[in-house]
Amino acid sequence: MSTFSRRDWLRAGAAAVGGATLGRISRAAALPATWDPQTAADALAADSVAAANASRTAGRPAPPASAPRRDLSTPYVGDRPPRVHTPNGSSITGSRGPDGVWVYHLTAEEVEHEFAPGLTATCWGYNGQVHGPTFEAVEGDRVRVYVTNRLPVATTVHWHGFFLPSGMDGVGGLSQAPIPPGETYVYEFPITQNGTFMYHSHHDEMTQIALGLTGMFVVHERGADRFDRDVAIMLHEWRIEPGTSRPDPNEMSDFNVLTMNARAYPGTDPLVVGHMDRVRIRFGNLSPMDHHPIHLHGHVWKIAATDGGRIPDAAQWPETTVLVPVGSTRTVEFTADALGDWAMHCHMTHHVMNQMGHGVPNMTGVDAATLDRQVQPVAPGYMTMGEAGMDEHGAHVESGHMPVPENSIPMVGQMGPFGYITMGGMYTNLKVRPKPVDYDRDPGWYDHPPGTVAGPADPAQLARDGIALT
Ligand SMILES: [Cu+2]
Repeated sequence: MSTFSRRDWLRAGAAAVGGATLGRISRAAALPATWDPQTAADALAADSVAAANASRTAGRPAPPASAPRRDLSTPYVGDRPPRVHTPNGSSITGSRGPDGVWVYHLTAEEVEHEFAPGLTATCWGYNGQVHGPTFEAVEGDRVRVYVTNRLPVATTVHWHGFFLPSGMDGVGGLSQAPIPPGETYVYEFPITQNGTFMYHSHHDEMTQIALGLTGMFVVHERGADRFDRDVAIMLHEWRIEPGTSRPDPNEMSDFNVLTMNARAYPGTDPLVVGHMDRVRIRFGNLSPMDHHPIHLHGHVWKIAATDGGRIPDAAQWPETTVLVPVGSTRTVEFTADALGDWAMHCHMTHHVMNQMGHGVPNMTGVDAATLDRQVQPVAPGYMTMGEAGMDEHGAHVESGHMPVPENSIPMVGQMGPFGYITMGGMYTNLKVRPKPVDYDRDPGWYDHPPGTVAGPADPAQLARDGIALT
């Protein structure tokens, strides 16, 4: 989790004001606060690739100029703080090299990763984490990324969605030799776009993506930033047999660990925002096989961008669910105008469960008491689950009288303020609180105003409204 506060951010911005240096980046420094494609194309004209790419983004509408809060029009000197919040993750923001290029270092390696308390597996990640850190850069930067391979096999990194020289695109065998184990390769390209992109292995994709070699890549607009909270969430799915220690890359359809930033609920950190905050959430999906319709309660968002670029304002429409297809990003924007605790989750119901058992008989509607009594002499504690859904499962586990297999998590959730929360997997909570809020601290459960929580109907109400119970 980011330890930078807004104050750090402002200070770093102020420190940068004096120091535009010579070279490629100083041309970027001349960019005005309001994006103008022609100016950008001129500023980058010395680089033919960048110039060609800038012309491809021409005609895009300028970002709305309302309420600028943080000005990015002056480039940083030295290190720069992260601006995107990656729940359960972190950012990599680069350091400025002596030639003005922003330098990053990724190490691909095996990582012991905890999906939720009780479930850990040996995955492949970058810089000691799964998924890799969120890259942050600013439009007009030139980036140089060193990739060190500490895996037992060759790998590459593909920069998903970027306009770059073909030889920097990272497809093993096609555009470069795969990076052998122990070697370090270098990628370098100018960034002429802004928005939400990704990076991932593009060598033996079936294995390497299934084991976690993916990450988000955010390019900030040059100019004013209009968002109080800017969040990156990568969606993924895994097959991890209870009791085993490695995700199975051969799985084609039966995924049982569904994650946001490689965490399954109840392992996902909540999103904490202030009332009336402008919030942007950047979803990326590099799941092996499934698209994910992500749904937020209590709010309406607009789908503002894809990995192909920003959607013109007139073409954005309000939604409460955004479908994030495999190999895509979707950026949504909304105002957090409703206080409370709000669920945000994939709407595929098997994607909000953990380590489901499949191939089990359908016990819905069956009275299994007799069966349980017959089995218990040989299997003490045996309990048939699913006679009336999975609600009971989590509660049995929580109360301690139904253990789960070693290295596995219950199918659903955790104890909430009103009982057991019957959601797992690709699920998190958006917590909207009066400002000021501490963005990095879970504020606990929402304290509902009196009279605003559903509860038992009283007989007088029923009589008043003519409801007769038979
Ligand atoms: Cu899903």
